[in-house]
Amino acid sequence: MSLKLYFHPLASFCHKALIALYENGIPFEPIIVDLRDEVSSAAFRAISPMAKMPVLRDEARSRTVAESTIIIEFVDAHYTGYRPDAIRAHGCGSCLADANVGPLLRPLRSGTDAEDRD
Ligand SMILES: N[C@@H](CCC(=O)N[C@@H](CS)C(=O)NCC(=O)O)C(=O)O
Repeated sequence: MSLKLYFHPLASFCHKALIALYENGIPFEPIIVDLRDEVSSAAFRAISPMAKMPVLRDEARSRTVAESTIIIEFVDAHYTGYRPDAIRAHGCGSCLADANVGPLLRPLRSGTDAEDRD
């Protein structure tokens, strides 16, 4: 499989990339990263030294893409057809999601160390 997505299921930035992949029916290999696990964390840092999720690895293009918004644009450009007119017309929809959806998810993550991190 060409695409591998490194993510954590409770990480809201990862949801953006997952939505883009699932909504477009794009096959990918899901790789769950646990930064508290030494082996998982080391394997992820070897792919992406910044260790921020999500990260998309495209083996066919030998590209590693970080940043959820860039991942969505990369997927759109290479796997769903490039539509610069739509991006210009609607602006950066996923940036709006960062600002509006992220805070709504915060109560779901209470009790975790996410509040300290964010
Ligand atoms: N601007 C980045 C933010 C990525 C980000 O902060 N991801 C969080 C999970 S939602 C993360 O990797 N946190 C781990 C850490 O900071 O150590 C994006 O849009 O992908």
